[in-house]
Amino acid sequence: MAITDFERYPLTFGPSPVHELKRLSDHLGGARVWAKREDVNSGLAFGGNKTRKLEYIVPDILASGADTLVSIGGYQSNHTRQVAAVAAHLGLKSRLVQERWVDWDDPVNDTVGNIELSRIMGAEVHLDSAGFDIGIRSSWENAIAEVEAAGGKPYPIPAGASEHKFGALGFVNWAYEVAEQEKELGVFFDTIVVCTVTGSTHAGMITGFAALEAAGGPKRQVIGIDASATLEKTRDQVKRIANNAAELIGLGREITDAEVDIRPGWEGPAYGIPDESTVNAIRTTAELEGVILDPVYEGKSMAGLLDLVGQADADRRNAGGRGAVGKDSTVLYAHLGGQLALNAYSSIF
Ligand code: 5PA
Repeated sequence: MAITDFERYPLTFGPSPVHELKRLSDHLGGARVWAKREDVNSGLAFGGNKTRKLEYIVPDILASGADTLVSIGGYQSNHTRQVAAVAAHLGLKSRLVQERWVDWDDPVNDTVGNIELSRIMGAEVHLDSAGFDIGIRSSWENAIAEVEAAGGKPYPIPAGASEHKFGALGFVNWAYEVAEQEKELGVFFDTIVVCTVTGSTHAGMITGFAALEAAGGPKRQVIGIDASATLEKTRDQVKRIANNAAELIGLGREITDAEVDIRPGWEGPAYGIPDESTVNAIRTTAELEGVILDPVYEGKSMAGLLDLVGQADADRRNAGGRGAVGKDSTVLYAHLGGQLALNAYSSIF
């Protein structure tokens, strides 16, 4: 089966915008940098990367006859906010487990931003004191069982929709969308930079570009920037999910370790905790471009991009062991959303 054979329920406005970051590129003095904007991809509660993933999951939700979407994330999860929005859009209920993934003692961390919007959209939000983990959690399994016990019909969506059988298809399709936009714009992105946590965004891109390459398309590198300081676990998860997607779309070969390029150096002390490079990336992108990034995900992947393109910090750059991005490159930065969490990080600024 090809990606076009999978049913897609539209939740986005269409292809997400692609534009050059001219002043940022000039400032760095290396490769040209462009952005593809999942942060403005939908009218459903500000959208984001999960909205794209959910387009390939909704047909299965509707076919299942479920009445309640059950999902999980941190207090400031962007994913659960997007699940709440999609539930509202479909006329379903949502039950969200929100764990204390970040040891961040901003007093409004569990009331503003993402979680506030989920509550406004009618989600049943349950706070849980458990810490960060991208694996399957018993709190989530309990929530599923509770919906059932109350006579409901749950539809389970794991963290970041990543372990869902169709979780990576949204970003397989993203690769095809990029290839189309390149033709329209007359540009070729030899390097993609993406933030990687639960893994299906990055995994989908790897598989999608591998399929394009198998069909005669050009070779390119997809660089994942680790944002959770659990690198080995993340690499395993991305490879597994990419291989699952490869199987689904009939790639006809396995994804190799070399294709799973996830680089450390910009993850900060832990998931959800920014360091100086994160804050610098947020300020630089905002001051030069008026483009807003968050301190949990996109600020970290942009910090990686700034060092890889700008050649500024050799130590950090070399931590990944695969070198920088050449001056002749054209880089596409995947902006995956996430700005609402900024509400819980006002003390930094
Ligand atoms: C998230 C994830 P993946 O989880 O697919 O690797 O994507 C990482 C990512 N950028 C990048 C933003 C803005 C994100 O929200 N967020 C999670 C959430 O609960 O919000 C799944 C962790």
